[in-house]
Amino acid sequence: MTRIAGHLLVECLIVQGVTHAFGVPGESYLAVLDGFHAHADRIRFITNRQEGGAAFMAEAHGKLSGRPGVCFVTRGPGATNASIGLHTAFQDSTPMVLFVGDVASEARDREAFQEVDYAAFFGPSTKGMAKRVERIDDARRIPEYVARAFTTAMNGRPGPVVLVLPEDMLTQAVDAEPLPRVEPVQAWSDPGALRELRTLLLASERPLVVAGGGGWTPQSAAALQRFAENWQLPVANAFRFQDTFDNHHALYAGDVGLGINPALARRVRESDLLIALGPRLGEATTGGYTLVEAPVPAQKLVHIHASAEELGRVYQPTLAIHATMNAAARSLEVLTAPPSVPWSAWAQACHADYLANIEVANGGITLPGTIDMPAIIHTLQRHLPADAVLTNGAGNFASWLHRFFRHHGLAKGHKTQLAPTNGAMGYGVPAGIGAAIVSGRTAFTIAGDGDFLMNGQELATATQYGAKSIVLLLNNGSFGTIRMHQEREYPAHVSGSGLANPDFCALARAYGYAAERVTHTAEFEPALQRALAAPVGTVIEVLLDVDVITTRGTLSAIRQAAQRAAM
Ligand SMILES: Cc1ncc(C[n+]2csc(CCOP(=O)(O)OP(=O)(O)O)c2C)c(N)n1
Repeated sequence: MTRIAGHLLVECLIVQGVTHAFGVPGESYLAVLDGFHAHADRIRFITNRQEGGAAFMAEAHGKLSGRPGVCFVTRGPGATNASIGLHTAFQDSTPMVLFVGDVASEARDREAFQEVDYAAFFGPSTKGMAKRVERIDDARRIPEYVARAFTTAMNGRPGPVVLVLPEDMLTQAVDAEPLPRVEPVQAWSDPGALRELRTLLLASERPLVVAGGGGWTPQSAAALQRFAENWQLPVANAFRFQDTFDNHHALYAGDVGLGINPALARRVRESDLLIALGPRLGEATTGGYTLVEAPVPAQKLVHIHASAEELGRVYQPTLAIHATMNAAARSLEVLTAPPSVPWSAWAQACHADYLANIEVANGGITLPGTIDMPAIIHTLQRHLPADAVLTNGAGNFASWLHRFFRHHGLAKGHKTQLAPTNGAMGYGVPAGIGAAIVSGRTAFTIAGDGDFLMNGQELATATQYGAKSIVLLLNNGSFGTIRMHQEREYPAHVSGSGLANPDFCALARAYGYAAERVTHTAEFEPALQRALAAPVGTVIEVLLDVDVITTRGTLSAIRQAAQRAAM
């Protein structure tokens, strides 16, 4: 069948199972937009308002589905706007494919209108923004390039791939056919390594599993749970992968990330065998490479990862296992456990530490003002359905959710946390809307006033497509996280971190959202109930005293401590 290349490209996406593509249109890829028009019954092009929002929605779709999220942008200005989503997909190990409409071949290398060198700009590198960057010059090879992009995005450590599409290539007549759907390849550990792991476990007294990273499925999470139960192993989740292991399980130990429970930090230090199952062992998951000492950890370390490049990259593990999560978890669940283990009390204590950290009465937090943030998160927990998707960007506001919210775990069937491990502000709003569009599940976003405005324009996208998200906007009139660091390093010198904000409720209504303003804790529950029942999305603005800056202490306490230290 002969048709233009832009149509063939869309057919290839349909074969790969893509149901939604996010993007901002550009004159550089009109032929692809025409392909979406031709196949509108099988694939939806979602028009975003800024490429940052589009790339975040695609990344969120990749996280939710485990298959590459797809984003389309135009050349220089569009591609550079989208780069934040690629960086997030790279650091979060999320499969994603970014298509960039490019200048026509005849104008290439003249620094034509909006021309950018994508290979130079996006990497590829092992700490870049893309696993692979390729340009399709021959329309007949579109099926090959698309199949390779999807394979690369999913295989090993998942991540983003960029495909560049010269404008003139997209209008060529072509009679090639799509290649079949590709599936990620499983990498299995060798049986010898598993025997060695068993020997290490049998010699251990205080083992701890840290689970997370990309590539998990409900099946692998269920296998992890059976492994933990067979061996009575305490399991912590890695930074912003808090839905990997069920937070309600008696073996759950909490999350290892920024704002870690100090009691869990002690447990990590005291453990004699750390099994890192899937996480990359990056800065946030290792307490800045000090909680777990780099490059040689104090305890025995078993690192299991889908990418050979990550094994031994920073840490010298006692045992490195190169395996994808499905394969690893399925091997571990059949590892024969002894009738009893010597660490039962240790495992129980790990879970008790976790519970003590989330029970408000025991948290020992005295908050200034009229808003009780732990109580608000507990209210949220009572009302949200178990499969609700929770999203956030970057800022201290997220720490309330991270500390007090309990995820039901991927083994129950759903990924419920979408949060950027690279600390990208502006992620939460589009991720929530993207999740609502592709899954129809309840999407709940927590945002700061600074974070919200980085992609608040995507509320227009939600309204355009009849998608509904609920946004809890914590308005403290400040880039509060930066203010906190300032008070620590330069006490009482507030510089560049203050914000004069718009009327967020009026802004939300202008976009077609409902709006609620909460000034006292008791107002939150009825506002949330109205938001859950409303046919459209809602922004619930909570006015928060800037002094309420962390879950463990106030801004004034941080300033006073810094001033005392300087004396
Ligand atoms: C895209 C991006 N720009 C800048 C930063 C640096 N940064 C981290 S947190 C933060 C402030 C967040 O402010 P807000 O959303 O109001 O939340 P708060 O810290 O007050 O809770 C900034 C500027 C970042 N992480 N990401």
